[in-house]
This record gives sequence, C-alpha cells and structure tokens, in this order.
Amino acid sequence: MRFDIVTIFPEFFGVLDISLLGRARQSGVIELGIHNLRDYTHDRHRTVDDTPYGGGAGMVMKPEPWGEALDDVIESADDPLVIFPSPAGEVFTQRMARELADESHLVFGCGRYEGIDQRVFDHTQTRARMKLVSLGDYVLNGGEVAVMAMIEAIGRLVPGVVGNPESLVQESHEDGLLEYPSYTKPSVWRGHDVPPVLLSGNHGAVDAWRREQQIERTRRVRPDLLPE
Ligand code: 6GU
Repeated sequence: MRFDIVTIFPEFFGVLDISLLGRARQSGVIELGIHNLRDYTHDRHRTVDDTPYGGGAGMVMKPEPWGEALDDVIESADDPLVIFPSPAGEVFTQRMARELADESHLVFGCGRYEGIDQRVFDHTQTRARMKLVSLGDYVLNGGEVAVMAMIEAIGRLVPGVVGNPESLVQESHEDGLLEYPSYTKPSVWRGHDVPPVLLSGNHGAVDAWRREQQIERTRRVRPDLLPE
C-alpha cells in the first residue's frame, strides 16, 4: 500500500515514522511519500495562495502548484485514488476505511486557508478517481490532521500492519456497535471490582455479557447507530 501526501507542512507527518505505521514502513508493507507543495512554485516567495475572485475573507490556494504536484504524483502511479480532505466531503467512516484499505495507492491533497481553487478538483477528476472526504461536522484549519487520522485508520487495516488480525474484529464500529468495556488485573482496584462474570471462566456468559454491554452503551451514547 502506498500513500502520497501533498502539503505545505511536510514536517507535520514526521510522527508517521513511529509506532505501528513506522514499523509497517520499515518492513515495506506501507510506503509513504511526502511532497512539499511549495517545491512546485516558481516565484521567489514560493507563493501557494492568493485572494479570492469575487472577494471575501481569507485566501485560496492557487491552482498551478497543485497541478504540477499532482502531475508528478499521479503520472508515476497506476490508477491511484486521489483524496482531498474537506469539511464539504463525504463523511469518513470505518466502512470507508475498509474500502480504502483495499486500494493500492492513495494520494492525499491537504488544503489550507479557505480552500483550493475549484478547478484543481475539476481537472483532477478528469484524470484520476477522486473523492472529497470529511472527518465530521466541525472545522479544522487544514487537511493535515484529517489525513493523519485517515492514514492511521486505513493503514492498520492493511494486511501485515496489525500483528494479530483478531484484534481488528472486536472493535468499536466494526460490527456497528460501540466496544464493550475491558478490564485487567488486579480484580479489585481502589474499591472498584471487575464484573464477576469476567472471572467466571464461562465463555458463553462472557460473550453474552459483552454483547449486552455493547448494546447498552450504544443505546446510551450513540442511539443513531442502532437499527430502528
Ligand atoms: Cl477533512 N478538513 C478540514 N479542513 N476540516 C474538517 C475536515 C477536513 N473534516 C472535518 N473538518
């Protein structure tokens, strides 16, 4: 699986060197390319933004550097999917993470300021598969944090990244419910007991209790996830 990221903050993605994804990169399961949008400018100030046509607050990212950066990344790829993080996009879910983990090459274009010139999207769409994707209904200053979250969610679903694939199954959202609560030793801590069923050795009872907890928790916190 290959990820390419175009951004004006390449340093931001240094954290992808560490932890689970860092190990996956060392072992070659995941390849990562970080591209500085300013490397595709040609003026002394490496300008990536300008004032919006029609007026208004904020700045808009210029199309030319984006065009050249995406030329570079897309032309050297075989059928990549280009993703622009945007609060105006389709909402990112575990289902989408699973679909994206089946891709072999994802290209992320991180916008900043008030957005990217619309023609970058229009043009990209003529030469690659493209998606606008939002993390949720709130506003971030730019796409970088969103891309980090998406890469973490997608990357861990790529075979060979998470050591024990079993641990991917019993998780919040994988079965449409929130996760059940987990406990480890000691069995009593600061006056709080571990639920006795978990100490019973009765696997059927444990499974039933965990399912109940998932349903109860989902009803309380995220009733929107439950079927009618
Ligand atoms: Cl993907 N980008 C930005 N800038 N803001 C967001 C978002 C993405 N998702 C939610 N808010």
